[in-house]
Amino acid sequence: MNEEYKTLLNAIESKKAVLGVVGLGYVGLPLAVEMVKQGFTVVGIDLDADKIERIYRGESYITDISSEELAACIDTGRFKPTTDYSMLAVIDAVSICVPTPLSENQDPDTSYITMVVDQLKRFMKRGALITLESTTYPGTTEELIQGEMERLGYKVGQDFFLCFSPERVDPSNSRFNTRNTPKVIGGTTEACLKLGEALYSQYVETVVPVSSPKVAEMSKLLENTFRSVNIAFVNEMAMMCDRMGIDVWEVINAAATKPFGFMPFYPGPGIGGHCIPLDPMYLSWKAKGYRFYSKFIELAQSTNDNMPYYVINKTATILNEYAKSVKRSKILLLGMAYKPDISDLRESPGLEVYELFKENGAAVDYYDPYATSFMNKQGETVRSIEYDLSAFSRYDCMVLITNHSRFDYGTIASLGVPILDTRNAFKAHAKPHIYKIGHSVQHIPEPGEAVLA
Ligand code: SAJ
Repeated sequence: MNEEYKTLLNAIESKKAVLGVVGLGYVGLPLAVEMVKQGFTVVGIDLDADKIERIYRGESYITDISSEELAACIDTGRFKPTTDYSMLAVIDAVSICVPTPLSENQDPDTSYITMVVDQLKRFMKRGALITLESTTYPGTTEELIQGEMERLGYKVGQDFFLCFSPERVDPSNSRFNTRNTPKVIGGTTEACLKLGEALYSQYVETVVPVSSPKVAEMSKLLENTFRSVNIAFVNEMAMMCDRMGIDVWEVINAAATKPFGFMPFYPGPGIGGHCIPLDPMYLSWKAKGYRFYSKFIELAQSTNDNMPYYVINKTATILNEYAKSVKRSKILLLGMAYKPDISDLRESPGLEVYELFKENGAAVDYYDPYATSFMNKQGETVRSIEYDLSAFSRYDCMVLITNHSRFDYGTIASLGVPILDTRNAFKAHAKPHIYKIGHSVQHIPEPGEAVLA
């Protein structure tokens, strides 16, 4: 191991190393805070000047970091948020936590990563450790970072050190946080891995070394593709049970009593968030480069993307029981966030359900106490209506999209308005006018109509 390695290892172990985090979002800010808490000086770089100002004011914009915690970090004098990338010149070890979205045609958009690499080319401190945390396809670390830096004459493992360590932040998870969630890490060389392990073990309880960045990149994609495929499978089971007149929710709860070899997933109106809908597409895109076509990933994506259409069609079946059509009906969506008790709307299936109801001629509103507004496909701002039970009772049908804990399900059920429940959230208030995905619509016989056996 060379002098740069020894110098950096010593700086890390003595906590004299200046650490850096690029991207102060739901991954980067908690990471930076944890580093400061462990006694390091941390430079936090983000393009958004508003974020930097809010951090200096001790105003947290991340649910998992309290403003008090943030203010305390600033008060140490060791947390230095900035928009200035030239600060990379004083950083000994930098973690890159920038977004990896999809492009319009569902291909990986790694432009945020390459923008950071462009800055590293200009300012990187010789002998620095670079760790990419953004979820991405296997090969990204070597192709987009190692290749680019070596083109400048730097040698990885000597002039700079390079690792991949996938983020595992689960926003608003009260049990698992940056410190107590095991962290996988793969190094480009043995020296890189040793430095990465030495760094991350300063502020993460369990570090899991693997043999390469590709293994680390792939492990994260396996984690999230596993979820996408299993959610899609249970969504298909829901549509199958609907057709067969079996209650899929009861079926899942029964299967979940098996103490081994089974893990319950639950149907929904589709999948949202910044991970599950996107990560598998990074993997299938890269695999195609090897002429490997992942049927599971594509099938899961299409099954999950189909759920908003299933929700509309089921609503039409329900309205039909009341001799109504979707067209001209007043529809209220309950919840819009992609999962309960948060305001995050990214990729929320509720947005697609909203647009489909509009396209089918319904007058559609939504109520969500967390996600209070969004931009629709026409670029107009749509705002949540107020919580008003008398207004709720004037809708032709309500569709429960997000099972927020604070909803008063009993009171809403008692309004008597037909409800399509996509989360089995009304399970304690079963009534004939409460319907759910994954179960057939109970036919209401007309007066005098023979009731079919
Ligand atoms: N969903 C279902 N049925 C399920 C589970 C989820 O329809 O059984 C839907 C949710 O409603 C949501 C979407 O899928 O719209 C994604 O839900 P998620 O529970 O996977 O939550 P995320 O998107 O916040 O995923 C994150 C991921 N964390 C990271 O990538 C670091 C994921 O790996 C975690 O497993 C997940 O949190 C978690 O377990 O909470």
